[in-house]
Amino acid sequence: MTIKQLEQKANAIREDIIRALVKAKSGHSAGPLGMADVFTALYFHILKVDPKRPDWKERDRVVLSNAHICPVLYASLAHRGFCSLLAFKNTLRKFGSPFQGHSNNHFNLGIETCGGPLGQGLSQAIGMALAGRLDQATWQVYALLSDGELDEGQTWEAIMMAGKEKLHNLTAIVDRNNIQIDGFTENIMPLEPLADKWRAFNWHVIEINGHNMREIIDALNEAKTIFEQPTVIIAHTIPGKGVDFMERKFEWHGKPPNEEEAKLALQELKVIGQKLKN
Ligand SMILES: Cc1ncc(C[n+]2csc(CCOP(=O)(O)OP(=O)(O)O)c2C)c(N)n1
Ligand SMILES: [Mg+2]
Repeated sequence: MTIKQLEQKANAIREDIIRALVKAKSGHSAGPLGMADVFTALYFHILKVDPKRPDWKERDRVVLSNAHICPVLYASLAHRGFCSLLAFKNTLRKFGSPFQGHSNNHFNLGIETCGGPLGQGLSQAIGMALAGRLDQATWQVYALLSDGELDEGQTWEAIMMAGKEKLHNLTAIVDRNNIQIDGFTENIMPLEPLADKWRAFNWHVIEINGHNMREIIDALNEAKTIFEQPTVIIAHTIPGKGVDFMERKFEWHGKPPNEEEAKLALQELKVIGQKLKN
C-alpha cells in the first residue's frame, strides 16, 4: 500500500471504531482513535502475519498491553481479514462476543494475550522475545503500551530486564498521548524526560509523530536494524485524533459517543476521507 492508501485505511478504521462504539454504548474513544495510524502501519505494512493462519508459527507477535484501546486492534484485524467487520461493529462488548471491552486470546483471531490489568504487557512480550531468541526465530515482538501505564512499577522492571537481555527482537511502542483516565499525565505522575529514562535502561529510542505515516513506517523499519538493544518508539499522538470535539480531552478516555456525537464524528471523518482521495 502507498502512504496515501495507508492514510485512507486509517481513516476507515477510525470510522468503524466510532460505529462500533456508538452501538456498544460503552467503551473507550480517545486511545483507539489516537492509535489508528500506528495500527494501520503495523497491520498493513510491517507485520508478518497471515489472516488465514492466525496461529502461524512464524508470525510476528503483537501484545496489546493497554487493552482498553482494543477497538483499534479489532478494527485493524477485521480490515486485514482476520475476522468479520460486521461482527465487530455489531457485537463490541456484547455478552459472548469475541470483541470484549478488553482484548483476549480465546478466539483464535490473531490476538496473543489477555489484557486489562495495565502494566503487564511488556513482561508478556519479553517472555515471547526470550522464547523467540532461544528458538533462533526470525519473528519480531511488538509490545503496545500507553503512557498512563508507565505509572506501573512492573513496566519499569520489564524495561530494565529487556535492556539487560539486549532483546533486539522486541519493539515497544508507547502511545504518548499525554492523557490517562482522569487527567493529564504530567499532572498526575510526570513521566518526562521519558526518552532519557528508556535510554538509561539501555533501549534504542525513536520519537515520532504518531500520525505521520512515513515517520511511523521508518521508525518500525529502523527498529529491525538495531541488533544490540531493544527499541522503543515513543509515538506522540493526539487522543481522539480525527474527531475535533474529542481531541486532547481526557474526558473521552473511557466513554463512547452517543448517537448525535457519532453522527458528527462520522461527518468529520468523511470529510477527511474525501480529502485523502484527492
Ligand atoms: C492495573 C490497572 N490499574 C488501573 C486500571 C484502570 N485504568 C484503565 S485505563 C486507565 C488509564 C491509563 O492511562 P492510558 O492508558 O494512558 O489512557 P488513555 O491514553 O488510553 O486514555 C486506568 C487507570 C487498569 N486497567 N489496570
Ligand atoms: Mg495515555
